[in-house]
Amino acid sequence: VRDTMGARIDQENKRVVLPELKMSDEELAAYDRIYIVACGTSMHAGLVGKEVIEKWTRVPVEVAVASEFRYRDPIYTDKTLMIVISQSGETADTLAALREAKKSGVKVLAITNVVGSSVAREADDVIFTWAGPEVAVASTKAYTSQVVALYLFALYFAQVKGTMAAAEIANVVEHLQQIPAKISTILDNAEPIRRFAESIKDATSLFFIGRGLDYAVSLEGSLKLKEISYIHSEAYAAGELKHGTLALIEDNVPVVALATQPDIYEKMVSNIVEVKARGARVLGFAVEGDRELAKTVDDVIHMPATLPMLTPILTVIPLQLLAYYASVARGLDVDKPRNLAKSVTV
Ligand code: F1P
Repeated sequence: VRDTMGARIDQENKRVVLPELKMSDEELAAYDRIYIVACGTSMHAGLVGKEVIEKWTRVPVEVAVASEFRYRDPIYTDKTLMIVISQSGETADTLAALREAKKSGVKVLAITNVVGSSVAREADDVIFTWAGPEVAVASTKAYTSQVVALYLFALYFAQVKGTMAAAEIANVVEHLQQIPAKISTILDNAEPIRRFAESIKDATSLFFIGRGLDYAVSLEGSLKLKEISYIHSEAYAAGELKHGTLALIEDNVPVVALATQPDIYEKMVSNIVEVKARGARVLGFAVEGDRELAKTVDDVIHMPATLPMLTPILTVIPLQLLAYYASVARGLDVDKPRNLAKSVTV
């Protein structure tokens, strides 16, 4: 995360610089529509990117899975920018979507980890994540660094568009700089996550629920659990539960509930009350200082406080740890998950 921010944060002026971008600030400022296209974990990072870009620039963003997008007939204008996200830079569907877009004359900005990869070579512009080699197959630090790259892009885009005041940008930058230390705090306090993971090792199904940015992170937590522990899980936008899925919540079904967003906190708590009333065993995630959630859930984990918009970078860490510990508790090889390739090139 620190490396992703690296030289892109102008410490003195508390703003973002993206010296690697080839396009001019004027060209960037003119874009009024964005498609974010990626697969798997990278697509989930894109969902966080959508929320922040829309919030800070008011530019509409659509996130699409590359395997679908490559066969679509997207509506491009001369002010449409496509962002492709790929850790490896070699994922076949993502690369195909990029090539289709370029054929239509659309400018493509890539967010990738691998210098010299096909995606890096073929895109018009690149933001590298500098996450280092991904040693394990399941993507973890790639996600956090992609999310940080998207925050930096969103801030820079807001700067050139003039949609955020300098003081507001400086405030976000300051909070971003405190994130690495907060991640260390989470990693140093992993024992409650390990205990919960141990308690779900024989579960047949698990639910992740959240709203807004918490929902985006829930999708990634659920994917990680499936990928490396093979426990069935689903992520739901908490308000969607009442449209059918509540039927699956019964005695002792484990539910991981993220409640880090102040503007939708009360709504989230009432969703948790609904699953509790049906017998769910709930592990809740709240922000440091929260005294309420503990009254409703079975266990609560408090996250270091940051700006609500930045919480995804933190909340994904315990969810990744949960998947890791669940995999270990089930005696599986975390680094070699079945049916998952480091880069899917077919
Ligand atoms: C996309 C992806 C990863 C996943 C696995 C398979 O890869 O879905 O998110 O963890 O490695 O591929 P990439 O395009 O980000 O390299």
